[in-house]
Amino acid sequence: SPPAAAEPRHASSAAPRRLRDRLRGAARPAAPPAHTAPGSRPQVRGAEPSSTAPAAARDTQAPSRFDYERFQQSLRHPPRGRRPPEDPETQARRMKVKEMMKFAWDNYKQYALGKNELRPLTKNGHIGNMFGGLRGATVVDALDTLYIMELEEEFQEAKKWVEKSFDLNVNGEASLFEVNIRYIGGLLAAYYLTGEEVFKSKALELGEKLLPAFNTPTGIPRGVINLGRQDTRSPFCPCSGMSWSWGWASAGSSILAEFGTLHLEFLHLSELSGNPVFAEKASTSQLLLNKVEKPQGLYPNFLSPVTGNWVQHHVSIGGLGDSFYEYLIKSWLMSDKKDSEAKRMYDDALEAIEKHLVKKSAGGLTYIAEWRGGILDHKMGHLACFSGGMIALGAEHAAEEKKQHYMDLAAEITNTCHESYARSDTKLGPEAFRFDTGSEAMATRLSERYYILRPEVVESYMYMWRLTHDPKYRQWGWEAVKALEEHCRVEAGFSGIRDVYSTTPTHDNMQQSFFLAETLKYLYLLFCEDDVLALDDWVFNTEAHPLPINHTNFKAKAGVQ
Ligand code: DMJ
Repeated sequence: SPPAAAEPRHASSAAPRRLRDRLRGAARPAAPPAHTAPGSRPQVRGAEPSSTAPAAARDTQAPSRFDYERFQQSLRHPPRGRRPPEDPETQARRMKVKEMMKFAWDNYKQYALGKNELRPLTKNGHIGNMFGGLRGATVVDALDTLYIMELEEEFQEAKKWVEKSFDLNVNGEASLFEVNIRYIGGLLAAYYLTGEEVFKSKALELGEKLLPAFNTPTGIPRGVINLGRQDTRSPFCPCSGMSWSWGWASAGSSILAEFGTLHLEFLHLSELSGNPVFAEKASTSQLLLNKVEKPQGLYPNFLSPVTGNWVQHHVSIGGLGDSFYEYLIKSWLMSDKKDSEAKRMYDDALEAIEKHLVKKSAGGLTYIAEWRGGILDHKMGHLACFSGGMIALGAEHAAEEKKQHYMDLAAEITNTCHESYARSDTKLGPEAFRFDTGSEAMATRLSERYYILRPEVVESYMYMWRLTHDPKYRQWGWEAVKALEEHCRVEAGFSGIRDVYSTTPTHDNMQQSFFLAETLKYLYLLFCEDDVLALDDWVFNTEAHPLPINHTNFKAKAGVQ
């Protein structure tokens, strides 16, 4: 993840006019695990506790002017679709995925409800250190999947836990990125799908707790935030509201895929609260990145939040970079195609990626390499496999002469990612695969052979299916379902495996929350009609939580200026 040149610090009510105009016009309402090093502790201390947060909190407590009914009317399709007749095989496959979701949820509920994730072998819960004392990551991540799959009873169980037990009054160090994509994204999606106020109020309350992370000289947030209640008068609470950079991140830098993956959720926080502070904070990063000089047009993975300069020239469309690119094209789509700056940044970034990173192997497989200060590393991470879907999503909006080209590129990358599955003994793909030392689309290091229930490959199948209707994508998705059943399903849930090249893999004893949020949701949608969470109504955040496209200005329709 990358860097930039210094600019406005952060834009609150004193935001530059240019930014405020842009927010008004375009950006209206409308994560290793991925790349954080598990277990690593933040070490680089950041800004002082914010004095602006209490004001922000007051603002967001103002009555919301968002009109839910008008929002619903603006949708072109009912979120769960109209359920037209379909072929029995597709229906059976969809029901199988629904059964997997119920199994994953039931076991989480039985053995780990209230913890963040289920440990399916030891039948207990896992808390971890990414969420700063927050609990129930699996509950919040699962809400919209349960709703979409019409698992009504299970959805009610999850909602009840949020109402009665989801405590935001915690004090611990959290990943800004993870809290945003999983909790805020999950709560926002649950609100938009159901209109239940509890999801909205929890999302807004949590959003306010993240604001101090933006108090840096550039307005680029640090990666770790203390979620404790701020009390600047108390010498016993010196850490609350403070932020840090990850200890493992280069020289106190912020990570591109972290600070560049806030825009979708933060625009919706502003939409729902009527408080522009969230949109302004997130837009500051975009403005800054737009201005900064980029090596060969590429965005490096590490940026100093103090100087706004790139810290290292490492570029990746996988971990550390990935969702930054995703949020550019999705910001444009979510703005109903008004945020032309995001679109231009996406177009330029993709052009640079294609020019410098896209390669073809001796065996004819297209892949996206990583870039280390100009030297290519011929490796692709599982995380980078989301890019097939992203490029396909952008292709239909590319210049006429490039549409087919980008669609072909998306299909080739998705094919390569499928090969990484097809060439393993389990038919599940490794964490990273390489195109050097004679290997193609296979892991060459023992440490890269694991599969932790990640979604990116089936995510691309879902987009490719929706955008081409080539039946091979449904077929590939079904192969993944069978492999998950055979190798990851255990007595009490689903578990990651340590070696995709072993027919008797050992399990890692972890049912990741993103398995319920993303992997199972994308597989389900692959076997649904296109009007279920239709792509012309919703964009998926990087945790697969659907956020609505701003077809109309809901506030204006509600008669509010
Ligand atoms: C998820 O939390 C998100 O998809 C994130 O963007 C990347 N990593 C995981 C899943 O692999």
